[in-house]
Amino acid sequence: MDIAALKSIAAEIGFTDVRICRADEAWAAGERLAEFVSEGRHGTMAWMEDTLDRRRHPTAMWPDAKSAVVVAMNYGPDTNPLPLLERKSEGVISVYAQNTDYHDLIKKRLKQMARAFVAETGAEVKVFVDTAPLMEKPLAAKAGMGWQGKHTNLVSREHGSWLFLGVMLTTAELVPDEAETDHCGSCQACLDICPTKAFPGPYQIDARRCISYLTIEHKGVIPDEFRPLMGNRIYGCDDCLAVCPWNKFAATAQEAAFHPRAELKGPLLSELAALDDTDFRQVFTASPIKRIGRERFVRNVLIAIGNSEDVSLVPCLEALLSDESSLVRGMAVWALARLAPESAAEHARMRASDEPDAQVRAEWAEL
Ligand code: B12
Repeated sequence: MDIAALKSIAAEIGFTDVRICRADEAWAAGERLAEFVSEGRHGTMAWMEDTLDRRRHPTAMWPDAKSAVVVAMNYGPDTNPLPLLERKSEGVISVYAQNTDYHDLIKKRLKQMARAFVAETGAEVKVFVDTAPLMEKPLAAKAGMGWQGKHTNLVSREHGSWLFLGVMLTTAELVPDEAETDHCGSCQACLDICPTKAFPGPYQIDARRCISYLTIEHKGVIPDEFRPLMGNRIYGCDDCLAVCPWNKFAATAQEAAFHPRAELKGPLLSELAALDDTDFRQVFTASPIKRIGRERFVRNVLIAIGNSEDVSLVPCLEALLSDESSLVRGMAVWALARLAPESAAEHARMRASDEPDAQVRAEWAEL
């Protein structure tokens, strides 16, 4: 199969871009990943430590891999998501999670592309979208899809910062595209806007401070210092992407599955706080949000309520003080103390001594 045929199949399947790089050449990304892990910047994502050796290089995972076919899908929003951060009684769900889980969609399409490729070439292939230990961003940069910006994500001159990535590794020796160069220049808007200062320097991230990590990957209690800084961000964070000047060249996502579901663009915090486990699964079927479960999600919603300055939300908090989840109870205490300190003090007198969980007792003790 010639490259032009592969590219036209990828376009027909619905990929925004497809490019090729060698998968078997030396690169610096592996060492940088090892540094990231040795400094503990992966936080509680233990899998990053466990899979480090296989992740260092595509051939460490699959010694026969010769080329990488990198695909991208544009998920550009139709409006700038940043103004939603001012609507404090609503939750902000990051753009990537306002509809279908991209993993499912891209994996299905990668498999479709892989089948056509194998039928034509007889080569062996493996497909990846975030699901296995492959470094997708440095591969995409090497293939000329864009460059890793100062916020560490891939930025493209045509599509800005709103791109999902996927990769097909193959034993076929394909003609590579040319790598892209860095076009961030002196701009550091993405570093400056980060509410939690998650970038120790340009091109480097400390995931432990990133709101995306805190709201999605981090399972337990969110450290105190980050809670007020999270504002109303309840799932992921887009600030560093949204402020990127290269977005002005990006089109709105063509894929309907990435258009926001109306009810997930600024949902009311009062309604989200009231979701029980069954409601949660129903509302978030086929959404990436389902993965974090009701407990972690409501934890995030409670932090947003604590930051909302909306006292009409106090009854939602009082109801959750006796939730069966200690994570939820603890954050309800924190949020109540922020919104209505007097009510919190009164509840503390009645409840704090009966609380079986040490972490929730610690939240009461903070009052
Ligand atoms: C772990 C992970 C996270 C972690 C860590 C983020 C990160 N930047 O690595 C957390 C949970 C925080 C996260 C958040 C998000 N993620 Co994420 N995540 C991943 C995952 C699974 C692995 C990434 C990884 O290996 N990180 C480890 C670090 C060390 O790797 P790295 O960033 O490539 O590190 C490079 C730089 O630090 C650089 N570097 C280091 N030092 C220096 C010094 C100099 C001078 C230079 C030039 C470079 C340099 O070199 C390193 C190697 O290339 C990938 C999928 C995959 N399998 O690749 C998705 C992925 C990166 N995530 C993605 C998305 C969409 C997001 C979010 C936007 C979601 C959201 N809205 O909340 C945020 C963005 C936050 C951000 N600014 O990165 C997309 C990004 C697409 C793109 N255009 O790049 C990916 C590729 C998933 C996908 N298949 O589309 N994510």
